[in-house]
Amino acid sequence: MPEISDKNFSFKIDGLVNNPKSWNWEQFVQMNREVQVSDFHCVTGWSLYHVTWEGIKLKKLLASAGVQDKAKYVKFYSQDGVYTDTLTIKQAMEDDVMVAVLIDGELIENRNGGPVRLIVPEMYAYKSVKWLNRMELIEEEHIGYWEQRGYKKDAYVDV
Ligand SMILES: Nc1nc2c(c(=O)[nH]1)N[C@H]1C(S)=C(S)[C@@H](COP(=O)(O)O)O[C@H]1N2
Ligand SMILES: [Mo]
Repeated sequence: MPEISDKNFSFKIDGLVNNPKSWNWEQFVQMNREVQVSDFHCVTGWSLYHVTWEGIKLKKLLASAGVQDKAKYVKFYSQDGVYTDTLTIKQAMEDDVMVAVLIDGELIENRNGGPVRLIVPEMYAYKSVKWLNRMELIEEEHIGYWEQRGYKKDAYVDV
């Protein structure tokens, strides 16, 4: 588990964008956040229902960075240095995909991926990268951590 505090927190968007962005904690929490309620399903069988997430919609972050036409995927990096995953641009633009900062009104605990994690409500939770610190816009496909181990890239939950 990476030790992330408000002192060493950093977050960036780079790769195939017109305006690469980077934030420290103070800058990051100044962005306007939205609130949504969704369920959270791990592929191994457990679920959390009616979780209230507060954060920044991914589509807004991507719009502010100016995604270039050649970009086909968003690659998500965890500060743990091991875990990565991707979404297609279309999946990433879904209205409920969020970079979350609060869970049920509280800061996200370190063990649950805080201070900042991805939330992809339509997909199994392995797409919801914990300790998110970088999003890179890329052209070639990248195979994420669990997908290298056999899970599906398009991890839609059938409900
Ligand atoms: N960086 C990172 N993100 C991750 C994981 C992980 O091991 N490392 N596990 C994933 C899986 S399989 C699930 S079910 C959820 C679990 O989130 P939780 O630990 O907050 O319950 O995080 C996802 N994101
Ligand atoms: Mo999981």
